[in-house]
Amino acid sequence: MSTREIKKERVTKETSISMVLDMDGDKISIDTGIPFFDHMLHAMAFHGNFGLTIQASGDTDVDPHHLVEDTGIVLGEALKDTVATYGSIIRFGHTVIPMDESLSEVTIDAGGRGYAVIKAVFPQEYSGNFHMPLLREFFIALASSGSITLHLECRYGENSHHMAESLFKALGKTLSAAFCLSKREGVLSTKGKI
Ligand SMILES: [Mn+2]
Repeated sequence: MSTREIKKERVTKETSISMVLDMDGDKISIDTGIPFFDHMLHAMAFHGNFGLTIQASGDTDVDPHHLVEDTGIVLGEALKDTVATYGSIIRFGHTVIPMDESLSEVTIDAGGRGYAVIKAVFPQEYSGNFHMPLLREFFIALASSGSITLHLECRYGENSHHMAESLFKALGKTLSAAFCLSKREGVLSTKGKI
């Protein structure tokens, strides 16, 4: 089996994150100490059909905010490293995924420009004890550090858990499509430079 394994370590005064990302792999093991966030990341990698190992801890006694945001930063960096290390990718991806009453759409251009558009209004503010608006920080950090143009929209839904889960499944499948190796050598831009 081919591999595009990338290992990342990031330690700050707030969080400590160790990650292995392999866009051609299949091993998944997620432990951030935030169960709902683990569930979302697992759904993303599983349905994206890529390998993701995360061992993370941080000042969640203050607020899970730093850990969620920093996990997005490290995933973005790992995706960037994947391209730098293993070569040119397809760049674009688009997926629409339902989960029961909810429907989510994710569109990506992993072309070197960090931008995030997030349209999701969660009817319940919490899923378990996870504060749903925090997901926004993860998506923004991922787009910014990965230099990815990321559009996420949960078109509709009635249950915040379902809505988030359909978003993460769609994100996984879209990352998988966009980060497939390209047959073309070099920079995938008609400008010749990104
Ligand atoms: Mn679930």
